[in-house]
Amino acid sequence: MLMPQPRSISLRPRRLMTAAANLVAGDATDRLRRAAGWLPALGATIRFQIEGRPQPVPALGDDYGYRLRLNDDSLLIEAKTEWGGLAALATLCQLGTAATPTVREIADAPRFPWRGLMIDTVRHFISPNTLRRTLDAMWFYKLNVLHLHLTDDQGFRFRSRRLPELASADAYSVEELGALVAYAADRGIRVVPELDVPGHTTSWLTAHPEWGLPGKPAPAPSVRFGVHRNCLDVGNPNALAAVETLLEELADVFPDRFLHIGGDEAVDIADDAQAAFLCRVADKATRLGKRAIGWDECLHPALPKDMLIQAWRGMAARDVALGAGFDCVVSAPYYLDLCYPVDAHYRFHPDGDNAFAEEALLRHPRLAHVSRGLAWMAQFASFPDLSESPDGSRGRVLGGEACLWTELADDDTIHTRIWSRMPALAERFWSGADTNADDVLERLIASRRRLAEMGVVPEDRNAADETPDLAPLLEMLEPVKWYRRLLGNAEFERRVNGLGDSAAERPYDANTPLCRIVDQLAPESLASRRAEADLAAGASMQGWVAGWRQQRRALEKHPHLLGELEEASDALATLAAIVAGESSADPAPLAGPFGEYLLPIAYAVAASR
Ligand code: TNX
Repeated sequence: MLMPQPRSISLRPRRLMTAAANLVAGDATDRLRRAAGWLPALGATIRFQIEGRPQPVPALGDDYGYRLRLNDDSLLIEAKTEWGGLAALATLCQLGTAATPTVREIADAPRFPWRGLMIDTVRHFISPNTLRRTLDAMWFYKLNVLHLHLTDDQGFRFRSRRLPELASADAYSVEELGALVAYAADRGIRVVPELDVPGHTTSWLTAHPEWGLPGKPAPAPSVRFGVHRNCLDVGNPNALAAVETLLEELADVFPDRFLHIGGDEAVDIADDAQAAFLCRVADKATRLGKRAIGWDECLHPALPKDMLIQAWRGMAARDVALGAGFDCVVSAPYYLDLCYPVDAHYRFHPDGDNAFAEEALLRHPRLAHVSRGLAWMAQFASFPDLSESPDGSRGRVLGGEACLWTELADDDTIHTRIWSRMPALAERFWSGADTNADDVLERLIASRRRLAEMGVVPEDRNAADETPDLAPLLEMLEPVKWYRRLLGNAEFERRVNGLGDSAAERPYDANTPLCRIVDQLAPESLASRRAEADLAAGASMQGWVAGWRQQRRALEKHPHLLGELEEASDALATLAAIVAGESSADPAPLAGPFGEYLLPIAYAVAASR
């Protein structure tokens, strides 16, 4: 069971494998030898035939294709580059000891050259160790771009040597980042740093209030989430000079061709002024031998066409950019922080028309409680009138990049937030194979088992570990979706009713501990999915019903959880009665939300009647 699905795979009856464990032969480079060491014992000799010479780091457009053949007990890996060799090893790692001996031949190559994951390291600091574990898992799923969002309103995670006063207490040193780049390259992964300007920069202004908008006070580093009004004054030459200095330093640390310059949500700056500033910043990137990439708010007639656009405000952003001749990376349907179920993301193709996916999203039962938010989102972005590119050529979709904003994720919970859905997106970005959303969750779970065995990414920490008698309740719960947790109910209502944001009433800030049950829940409950499948198949529900009754009594023994879970617990007990034919209550409202919790089995019970 491979994830991503390879382009072609042919199998045959299992062979007897006799070679000593993973002997490496052929023109194996040091890097490939090291990677072969991560594999379980396959009992095969691995031979490499790599055409190109090893490069220090991967680059956009490098060939990741490979061919893998098993003859007797010798595995032959052919690839144009070392990166293809690393991809082949990831495939073997997934196949493991049991499935490898059944392979005849695998021929594989990626559909998109940009298969990315963005991590916000600011809203919560993400330790270098966690970033390394993330890179391990990215290799395993053939992802090849780690985009580090390094600066924002709440902090500045790059310990600049020339402007050291900007760094937060938790920041990555130049040495740490350099080591991370090398670690990523050993896994075939590029690292793209982001310096987000001119918005999302109030953390800079603590040390340099004079770089901010005139007349606004010097802020302490913000702990608040949401858009901040102050930001870099784009007319201030010293602010521009600081940005240029930082880009020079980043260019030294990160060998990748791309430098991300942000450009999102600078709400108090006129579009033309922001564009003029971003043109200067992009020009600096060019002079450093780089290509700038920016969020889709960068779109403006003045922008140089070699800038890459990261589309986050819907597919319209992508289409406007492509029409004007900009190359694009698509992120809009791949926001992991929204806690969507896997199928909701998976239907979207970076280069697809996606009308069907869009519709499935809006009608998704698990998203019904935020449907007004989704509708709000569909109309909140506006785009400038961009003329077609002069020679009529359209931009290209380079691929997709999932984003994890970390307002509600930290170093402890990030693995669950990412790897609960990311393997499916990795498949979307790699596979040309005709895969559909039906079995993607089960395949994802199966593929993750090996990752957990390898100790790369922990098994989902089970919220029920400390209270096993509550397992029948906790395993059925999911966190509420979209921005409902982040905004809180009051602000959610204000926003969907078009009343704008009020900073005051958000339930979370950067200091709120993320140590409640809701923080540990997987965004999509596998137990709920299994119960849904049993319901749909007309299977016996007796086991489920017993647990759903028992959990209500068990909750009484955990009085400190009553306030948080009582409503959901009552709802689940009522659902048990409905399924057992003892109650004629309406199941639909029993999905919640109950505070920050959703009980999605209620949708299935409603649908089964
Ligand atoms: C918007 S997505 C942002 C981020 C936030 C995210 C979630 C984007 C380019 N900017 O700064 O973290 O919404 O609130």
